[in-house]
Amino acid sequence: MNALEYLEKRLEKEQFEKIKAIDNPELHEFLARYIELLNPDRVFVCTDSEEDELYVRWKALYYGEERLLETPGHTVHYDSYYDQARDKANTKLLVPGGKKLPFLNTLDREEGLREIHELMKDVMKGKELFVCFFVLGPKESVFTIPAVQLTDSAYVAHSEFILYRKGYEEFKRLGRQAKFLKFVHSEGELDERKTSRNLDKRRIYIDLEDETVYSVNTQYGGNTIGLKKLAFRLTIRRAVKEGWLSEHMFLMRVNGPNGRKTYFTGAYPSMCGKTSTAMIPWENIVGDDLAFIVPMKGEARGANVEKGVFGIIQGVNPEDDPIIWKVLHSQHEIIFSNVLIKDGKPYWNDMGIPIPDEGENHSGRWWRGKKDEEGNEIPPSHKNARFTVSLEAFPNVDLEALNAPCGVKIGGMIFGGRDKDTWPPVREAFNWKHGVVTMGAALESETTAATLGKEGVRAFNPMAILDFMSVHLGEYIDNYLKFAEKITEEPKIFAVNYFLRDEKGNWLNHKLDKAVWLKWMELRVHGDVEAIETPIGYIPKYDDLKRLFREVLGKGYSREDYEKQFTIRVPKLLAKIERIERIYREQVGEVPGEFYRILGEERQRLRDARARYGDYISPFRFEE
Ligand code: SPV
Ligand code: MN
Repeated sequence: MNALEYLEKRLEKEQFEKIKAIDNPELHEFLARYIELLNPDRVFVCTDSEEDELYVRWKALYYGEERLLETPGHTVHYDSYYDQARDKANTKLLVPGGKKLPFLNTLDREEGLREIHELMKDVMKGKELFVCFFVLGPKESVFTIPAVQLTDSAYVAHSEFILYRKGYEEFKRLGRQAKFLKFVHSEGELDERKTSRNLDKRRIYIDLEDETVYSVNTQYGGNTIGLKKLAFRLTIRRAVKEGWLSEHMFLMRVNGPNGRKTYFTGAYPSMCGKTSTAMIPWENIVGDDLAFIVPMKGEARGANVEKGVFGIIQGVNPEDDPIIWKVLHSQHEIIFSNVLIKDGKPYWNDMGIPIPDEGENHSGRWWRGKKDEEGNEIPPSHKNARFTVSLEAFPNVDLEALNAPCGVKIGGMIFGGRDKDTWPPVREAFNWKHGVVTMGAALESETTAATLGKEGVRAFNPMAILDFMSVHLGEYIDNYLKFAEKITEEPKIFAVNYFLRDEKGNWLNHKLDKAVWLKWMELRVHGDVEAIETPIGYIPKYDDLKRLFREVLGKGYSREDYEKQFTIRVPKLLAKIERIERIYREQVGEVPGEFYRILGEERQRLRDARARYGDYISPFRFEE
């Protein structure tokens, strides 16, 4: 029996007709194969129609994976208490022979496929399978990558309708031409709270060869929403093969003088200020997590891979995050996950208003002081609790940029980490290669609650992408370095650090100072202000920042604050170069030769400066 015949036998007529309308035998074979393996009771195929989307939303409620809240359009979803973040240990790249790649978790492809197929056999018995079509990137554009998602979680499918552009019509249009990505997910057996029960058998396996990702016995979005971090592994690989960039970056518009619009991308590890930067109220958001950047007519053009936000809710308060606060209190469709619910209202940690002393949260019924099995006190909401909402809900979204088939011209790229004592708050690279090597590839950050495991440990995280890397790091960096040769107008590269402290451990910056750094970077992209040359790149001049603090935040900015923040901390910077160089030499191996040359030159500049000015150098010394 061929695939279509099997599907005709297996699906209800109405559902089968939707599949048949797509002329793509590869898709038919994939569907037949997995419907047979997963063995669901029912199959629902989502087209781009409003009804089909509503059906999925309804099913998330019907099956109890989401519940209604008081505000129309708002629902809550819980993941299992121990399924609250990306599971790095059980996320593996399937490669022939299980070939080792630096920093990557690989497994022999055959072995992995055998294991995952066993775990998935009949896993959807008694359940409904949703077959959904989406695209990554704007529709009918150079960025568009079609993808099909199979899942028994209406919550996952619902999330994807909020986060991605619909793709059924695109599959129909492309027919056999569609070079699509495939995702197979099952939440597995559920407990009485409708959360995944068999977490010991939680697996996320990425088959690079077949561009297919399997995920089972988990619900947390980072492990399950195929088009997000699962697709990302596949697109990184495509990008490296094809000579473009698939990045863990926000995309935003910074508004310059006289209505000038300048677009920036920014890569920060999870919980390092990426979302809050992209959502500064007076600038404009295009995307907050993933960007595709392609060379086009001499320019680097960027687009948001997604159309929605799966954002961290902890700490969102009316004062610091007015935009998100407003969105979360609007009647837009929103899924709150792993928050505290009391009388139909959501609450979360550090929301700046009083929180009830009891209610329901990710641990079930909750009261203040409740402890988990390990004896840890359970906070009102999980640190990694999130909200899922479409970007259309944001008053400051740049819709034109979001939907532009040719993307937008990228003026600047920002790398930011969580670092208490080494990098200044903002600096600009001397050129593309200097930025790629000493800022992007050298990014380190203290670990956070976005992944399972210990927090606060300084971790190597080049381009904030290490968790998702799917090719040899040397190859990835080589592609980055070569990207500049494909364009004539290089974006400027910047590095930021919002987490600098003094010797006593006090923060040296306020949360909103980043808004000033952005305006400075915007001016630098156009050469509107001068800068101070230091051994590690260009830093702002005091007078420019003083003016910008006044204009942007209506605040004063003292010479003392500037001096503390922008002091060049030579011993820390040299130690960092040593660390980074050792990691690349000992663990990464094959890296383009110029990589070490560029690092070495930076070391020499720092040593020369130390010989002249000492260990800790005031920024004013470089102007003398
Ligand atoms: C991140 O952790 O970088 C996120 C959330 O954006 S997740 O979908 O879990 O990756
Ligand atoms: Mn992310």
